[in-house]
Amino acid sequence: MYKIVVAIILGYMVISCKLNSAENSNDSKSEIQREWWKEGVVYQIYPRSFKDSDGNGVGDLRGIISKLDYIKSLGIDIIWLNPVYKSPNTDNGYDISDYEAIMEEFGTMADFDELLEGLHNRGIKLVMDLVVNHSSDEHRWFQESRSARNNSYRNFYHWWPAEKGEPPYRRSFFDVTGKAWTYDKTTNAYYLHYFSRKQPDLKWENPELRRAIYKMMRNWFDKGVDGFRMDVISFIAKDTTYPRVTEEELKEIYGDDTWGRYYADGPNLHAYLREMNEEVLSQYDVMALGEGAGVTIDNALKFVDEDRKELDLFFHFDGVSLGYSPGGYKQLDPEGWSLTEFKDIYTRWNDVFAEKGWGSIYLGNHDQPRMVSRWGNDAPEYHNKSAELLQTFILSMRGTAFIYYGDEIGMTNIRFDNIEDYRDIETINWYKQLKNMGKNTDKYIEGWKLSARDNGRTPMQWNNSLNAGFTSGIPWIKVNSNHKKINVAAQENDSGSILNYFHKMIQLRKNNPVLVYGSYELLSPDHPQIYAYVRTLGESKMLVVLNFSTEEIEYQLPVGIKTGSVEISNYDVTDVNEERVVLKPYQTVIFTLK
Ligand code: TEU
Repeated sequence: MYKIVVAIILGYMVISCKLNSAENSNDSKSEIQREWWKEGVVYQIYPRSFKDSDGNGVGDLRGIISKLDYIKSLGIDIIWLNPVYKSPNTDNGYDISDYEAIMEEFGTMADFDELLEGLHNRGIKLVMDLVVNHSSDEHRWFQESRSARNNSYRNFYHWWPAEKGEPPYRRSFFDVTGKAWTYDKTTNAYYLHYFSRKQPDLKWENPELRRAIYKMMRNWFDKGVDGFRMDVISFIAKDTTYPRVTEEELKEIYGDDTWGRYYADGPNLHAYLREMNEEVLSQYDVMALGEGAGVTIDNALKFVDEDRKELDLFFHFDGVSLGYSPGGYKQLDPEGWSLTEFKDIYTRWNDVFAEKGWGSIYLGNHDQPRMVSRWGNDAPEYHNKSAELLQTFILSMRGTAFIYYGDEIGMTNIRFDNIEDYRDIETINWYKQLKNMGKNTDKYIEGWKLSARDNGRTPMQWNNSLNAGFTSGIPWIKVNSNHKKINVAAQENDSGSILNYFHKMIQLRKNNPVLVYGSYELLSPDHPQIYAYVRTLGESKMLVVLNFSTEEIEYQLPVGIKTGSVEISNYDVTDVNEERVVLKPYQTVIFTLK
């Protein structure tokens, strides 16, 4: 009898222990570290193209200031501003000649301070671009560095003395020759530039350079800036023995995207990031967002795992790279991309950050074509609905949501017919490269109508007047002629517009933390037209269903899932019962789940 009682008591203790530990482990999984940079919606402004205040055809800071109330009306929380620093503009500000001065075309430091204050007064944070893989060749550091081999700034950049012969091949993303070492006769040496020859790479291996960068970062944070989006931060570390590596060897180690992967795998990269965190980031409440060029799913967490104290979150490239043909020059495969691949990529990237770190969701930016032209359908009959569908995707996924200026009104690719219309160094130099190789460029020009970066850089379409209300002068790049129809003024006055849908969708995200922090579970991975997922946070569950096609689809919900009320849809009427929903072309519906 005694033994039975003891056995019962022991048995009870074991079971209750298990329950407790299960509860604990659930708790630790669902424990959320809330952060403003996780839940805030980011609106990216490309200053050159947002609003020109002085009629010189180039957008500027006072232009942005004049649109602060519009920006506030969007419901966004954070602005990411592309570079506004002093620059000769070889790469539209990604070639900086003074990190602590404002580009003259954009205004003055007083304008900048006013912009920062105007944003803060409206409860909006400002994240700046940090471009420190390279500077401009017109930066004082480089001017000094190139002047003599024994100059005290020599070691701020990578030099290869010509007496050692040809430098080991490195690929330049923008140079007409494709080569990343350029000869400089003053000191009879080559300097390294992963981008254009006017963008020499900084030498992070030199602690003095790192100190100078940290100081500059602190100066911006002391001014009140709320974070940095760090341009190709994955490329900063280099092997300064400059080993000779061939494309074939790299292919064996890295598979496709050889140079990107190689550049993102430099020695001491994580040591530099940890040092930057310790010296600067950890001392401020800021967003540290890395541009993760060349970073794979397998090493992603190394950058943003909280315990490692490096960055907070980053952009991956797997989503936006989907569908290109091998061989470069951004030519899309005629077969395009399939929704199942798209779902697989976003699901795998979600899963990496399911318990640690944090991700981001974007479908367009200044390096990408317009999202509705690339991922939706900009034909007149589908334009609105597919633009809304993509907004819904961005704003209902787990990860910080990024909306590029103009995507709130569904701006589309401009599709230039002539190379003369392009302004972007990338496209122009690729064109020259192809010409030099004797290739027929027609096919490429055709391809770039879908993929080129300038498609995403045309002026903001404010209204239907001349130049879309962007400038009273001659715009630096052509304005899309569809501004007569697609513009802010028209959409503000139309309750059924893309813009008004955007307002509603942002509010839905804000009112439902499940859409920010909830776990993500993909449904029907093999469905070729429907992207459906469930977000769960404690008791709260939401089901997102997106029809990525031009067909009407009857979608049968997986067993065990029953729809509750419709929270939002981009169509007025939704044909739905508990087990199935009929979706019109590009229809989106978000349900609460029973
Ligand atoms: O882009 C980094 C990058 O990886 C680019 O090669 C980008 O993927 C490419 O333009 C796509 O076609 C950053 C900036 O975002 C970009 O605007 C700059 O031109 C580049 O760095 C150099 O600073």
